[in-house]
Amino acid sequence: LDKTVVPAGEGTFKVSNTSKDTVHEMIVVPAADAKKTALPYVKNENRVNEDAAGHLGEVSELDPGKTGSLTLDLKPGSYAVFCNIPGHFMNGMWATILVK
Ligand SMILES: [Cu+2]
Repeated sequence: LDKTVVPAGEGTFKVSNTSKDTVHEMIVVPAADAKKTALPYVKNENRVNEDAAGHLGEVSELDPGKTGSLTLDLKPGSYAVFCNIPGHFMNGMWATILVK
């Protein structure tokens, strides 16, 4: 993320997959605790349970080199931003953002 603190209200995530060979995506959920263990995980699928995590929106399955955007109206609080291609979250493809 190029910003980790943003003002409340409508904002747009501009997402680009800079990989040459791997599909990625970006999902936004509320995060009461900004730790990856705080998100519900489906072990046998090796991914976060998006619905249980409170999925707010996503740019899904971007092919390498592609871009996308997601506009959300966010209330003040912490949010987690992550990739939910199997294995990517646990490999560290997540970040937190503070809206205030
Ligand atoms: Cu990924």
